[in-house]
Amino acid sequence: MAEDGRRDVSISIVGLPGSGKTTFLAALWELVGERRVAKALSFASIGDNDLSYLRKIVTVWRKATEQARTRITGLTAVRMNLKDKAGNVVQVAMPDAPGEDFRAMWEDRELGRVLGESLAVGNIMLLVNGNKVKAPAWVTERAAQRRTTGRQDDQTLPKDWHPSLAPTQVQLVDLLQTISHAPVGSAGRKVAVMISAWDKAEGERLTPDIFLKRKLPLLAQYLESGRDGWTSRVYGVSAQGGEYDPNDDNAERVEGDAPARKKRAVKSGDADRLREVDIPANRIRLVSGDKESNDLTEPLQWLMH
Ligand SMILES: Nc1nc2c(ncn2[C@@H]2O[C@H](COP(=O)(O)OP(=O)(O)O)[C@@H](O)[C@H]2O)c(=O)[nH]1
Ligand SMILES: [Mg+2]
Repeated sequence: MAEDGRRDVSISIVGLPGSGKTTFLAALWELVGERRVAKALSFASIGDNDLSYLRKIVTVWRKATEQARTRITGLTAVRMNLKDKAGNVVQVAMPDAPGEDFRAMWEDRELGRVLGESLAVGNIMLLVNGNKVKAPAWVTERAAQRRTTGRQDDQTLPKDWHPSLAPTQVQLVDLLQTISHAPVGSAGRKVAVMISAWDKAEGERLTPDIFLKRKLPLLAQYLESGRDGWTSRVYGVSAQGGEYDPNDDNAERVEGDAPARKKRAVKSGDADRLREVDIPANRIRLVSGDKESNDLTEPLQWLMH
């Protein structure tokens, strides 16, 4: 409890693997350390956190290189405390304990203690990669596709179902439902849905709200129905501002090649443009309705109360 009796709210940043969590955190850390750019929340303290991880991901971010896919072992959560103009402090955490992840919650119905505790209370920032939405497909659409492409039957043998094949929105609704009920958590909280890689999604000329309704209708309707009492907002976020160069640590070994040589993905040219931006924090873009800024702390400020 805060001194005036208000409940202190913490914020957890969550999302499936590849949803843009690490990139968001790196951009946020860059932004809060940048005095030349105005923002709603500023840095308060780092708590008992190890700074080396944040320093590492921000270095990668500044070079306009993708974050490494490998998880840092031994790390349980990354936390930072931010404060608003009135001095109210909020703790932002990205739970990331080894072996406890959002994929396991859905695929194995397993929830580790560290992750469970951090999702039990507080508000949620949910990241969804706008460039990687795995959409549901209708059997009739697939059949029509086959007719037009003339593909033959060996492509259509039934496959065993696995939870990993479930559409993105099914996994996310399940995640939100799980943390809205005992024994995991409680209902009536706030969630900011962040459509990441917005630079890739905005070509369709949809607002973030409409994007959610069109591409993830189940998630949009779940939130709208108020079933678990979520109050929600939808943002588009480009934490990189465009496509970064691939990270060599993520490259797959080319079979039969010398161990030192790895397959390199093709560069898009976006990264060169982004490295030219005077103040790196200005690469960041946040879209809400028809408004745009580079203040990633604005959704966090909304989640603070
Ligand atoms: N184009 C673009 N790609 C992004 C952006 N943010 C993240 N990505 C990409 O999305 C992928 C997953 O990001 P990452 O932060 O590693 O996701 P995590 O697994 O949730 O930590 C990487 O290939 C990123 O480069 C963005 O703002 N723009
Ligand atoms: Mg990551």
